[in-house]
Amino acid sequence: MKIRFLNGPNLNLLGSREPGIYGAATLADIEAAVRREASELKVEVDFRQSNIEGEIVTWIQDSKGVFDVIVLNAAAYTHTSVAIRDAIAAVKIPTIEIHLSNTSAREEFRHHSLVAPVCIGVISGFGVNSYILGLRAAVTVKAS
Ligand code: CA2
Repeated sequence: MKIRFLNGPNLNLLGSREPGIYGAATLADIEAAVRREASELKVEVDFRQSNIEGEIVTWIQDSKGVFDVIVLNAAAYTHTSVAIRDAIAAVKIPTIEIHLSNTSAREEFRHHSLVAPVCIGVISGFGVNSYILGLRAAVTVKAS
């Protein structure tokens, strides 16, 4: 089983700023934690980040026939991107939306996700654990 993790804009800055909101872990730390769990679960993981909306769209399109599930932290694009939503709907790969922070407990503009309606579900507010829970959910999705 192959699971693709996609990370959106500014997540490359994790660990260097805003530790109060997003924690102290870097994206590399998160990737390492995901890979440790993936090896326990015996699943293959691809893990990417981009600040460019179109690149994320292309990665979603390229996932067709290659990845079983996408776990997506679209970051700010969660709240703005019709293009990412359309790509998920087009490829029909089961997708799980994840967030480090609890977006519902933050500013009003973070309460609405354009991608959630085309995802299986949303995991939000568990810090690094949102990624681990996303991975476990992905394995469950495939099994069902
Ligand atoms: O909580 C999440 O995972 C978010 O997807 C993070 C996004 C935010 O726009 C979403 O509403 C919720 C922001 C990622 C930016 O990360 C930074 C990390 C360090 C310093 C500044 C930004």
